[in-house]
Amino acid sequence: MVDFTLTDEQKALRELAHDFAEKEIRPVAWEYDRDGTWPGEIVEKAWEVGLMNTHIPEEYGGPGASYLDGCLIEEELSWGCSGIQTSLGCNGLATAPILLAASEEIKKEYVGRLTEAPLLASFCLTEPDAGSDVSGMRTTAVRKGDKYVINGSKCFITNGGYANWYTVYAKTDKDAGHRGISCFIVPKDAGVVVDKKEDKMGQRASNTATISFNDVEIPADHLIGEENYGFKVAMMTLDRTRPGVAAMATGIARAAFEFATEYSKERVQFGVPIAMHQAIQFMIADMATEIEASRLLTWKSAVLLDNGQRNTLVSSHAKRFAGDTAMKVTTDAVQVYGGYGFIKEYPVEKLMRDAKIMQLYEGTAQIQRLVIARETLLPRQIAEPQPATV
Ligand code: COS
Repeated sequence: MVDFTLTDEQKALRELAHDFAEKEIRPVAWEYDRDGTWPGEIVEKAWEVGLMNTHIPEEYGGPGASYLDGCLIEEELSWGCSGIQTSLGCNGLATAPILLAASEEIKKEYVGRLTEAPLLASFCLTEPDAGSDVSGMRTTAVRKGDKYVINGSKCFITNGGYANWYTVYAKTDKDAGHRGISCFIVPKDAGVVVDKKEDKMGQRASNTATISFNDVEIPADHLIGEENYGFKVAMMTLDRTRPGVAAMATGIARAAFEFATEYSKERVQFGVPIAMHQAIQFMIADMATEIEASRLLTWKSAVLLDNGQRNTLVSSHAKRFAGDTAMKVTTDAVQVYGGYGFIKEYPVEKLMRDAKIMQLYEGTAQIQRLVIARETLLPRQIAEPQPATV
């Protein structure tokens, strides 16, 4: 039987997240967007009330919430502001490779740290010349005795300017394509340099930085998983985090839908509220259906993980569909507002700008289609990564 009923605990978690979004995020979201400032106070409050790091298992100090629980939280917080949620949720992306493949000592030290204080971690995969094409990365890690020496530069790094440690992908065999990439954990104080904060179209409250590694030395046991196995660790990570992005996209779309619905009942043209015009009704109807479908795909992609099943295909379905839906729904919400939708004083133009990144980060809408096509045409068996033996 398929039952979409949430447990009482899940309902309470969703309510907690909604309440936080309504009281702590919404009232300041448009200010943070305007100024592009760091929401440090909100990060600390969210950490205090337990809305960060919910995915961390109990043995490392977290509550060990399920992937579905995480999606419930992510939708609500993104309904408040997806830029702020990106800052709050990024630890999930940075820790996923560690939880997948690191040794117990590394998990306890670095993942555990995030539960002891409101610290942040970043995930460093993308480079200026290697975005969708992960194998094209140029950052290198060279083994020297009991250390690795890392050199290179990473861009578009969420929370990059505020992270305590970084999950970093680097080439350990330059000639081996995707089979020459390894994953490392790099503490900030090992000499990581934060070069530049990006000035973005949307999600302006989140910190997006370029960072570089100039002869940064880390102990050899900071290798995550086997050497040259990093590409798979990255792909498995994205399988686990794309449901969360889909949930965020659903939250943005829902916020825009609610604003547009309310506005359409108030705005009078041709003697009646515009909600009485079929042209508007059909837009509202399509928004409602697509948001519902986004949520169902998101939940399915998370529940597969919770059941220990591979979710590559469904997580790409969810990320692709929910991302495209967020863009479409927010664009239509601006349309419902008419000329006012284009004005910053009204809420929906921010949502339209925020939605765009949903079709870009953690794999563009085109990369999701590539994955869907491959998984559909050539489904494959994938082995789980093993902890590093150094
Ligand atoms: N889980 C585990 N392993 C996977 C996997 C997955 N979901 N997907 C692919 N692999 C494995 C394959 O099995 C293959 O293994 P072998 O070396 O044993 O053959 C290997 O990884 C290479 O796979 P593939 O041939 O599909 O790799 P491509 O270079 O063609 O790249 C895409 C695949 C394009 C899908 C990948 O590079 C990608 O996801 N790019 C987007 C990256 C991204 O999301 N960036 C955003 C930055 S994070 S904010």
